[in-house]
Amino acid sequence: MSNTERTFIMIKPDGVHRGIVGEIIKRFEQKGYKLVAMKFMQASVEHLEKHYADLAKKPFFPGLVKYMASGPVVAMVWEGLNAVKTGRVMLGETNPADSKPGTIRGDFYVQVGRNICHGSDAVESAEKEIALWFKPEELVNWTTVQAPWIYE
Ligand code: IDP
Ligand code: MG
Repeated sequence: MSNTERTFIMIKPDGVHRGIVGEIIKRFEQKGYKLVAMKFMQASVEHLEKHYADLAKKPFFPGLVKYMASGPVVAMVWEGLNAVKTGRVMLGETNPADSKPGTIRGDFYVQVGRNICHGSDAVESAEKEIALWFKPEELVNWTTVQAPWIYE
């Protein structure tokens, strides 16, 4: 765990269509995480099959990839202390019924197949996902002036 831990957060096509891109970015900004990379794009089926390769055998996989490829996404890298685990807490649970109000999923969705936002589930998968979605030179190396007020 370090201040430079990174997580991959992606606003899914439903999050873009429903106009909550700014809201999701705001939550990570106000928490104190640092934006390291961001890309607005429409991902290909092939790319999404790689991203969700671990789920390839699930019955919902074809529908998941179709939904994810159906419109634009906002792919982002956020950095900071415990970014992966805390990012997941901010996101909420996979099961909508378990997602508490105050979390992104708890506040904005009701059905698992339209759940607005992705977040890496472990440091290792975060690193893999960041490498899949971004070239090394797309990760911006900068220091926020807020750093001494976020970290002791
Ligand atoms: P996560 O996004 O909370 O990490 P995963 O189990 O990794 O959840 O599943 C990836 C994505 O697959 C979910 O975010 C959701 O969009 C979709 N998904 C998961 N379970 C189901 C399901 O039972 N039906 C339809 N889609 C699902
Ligand atoms: Mg997952």
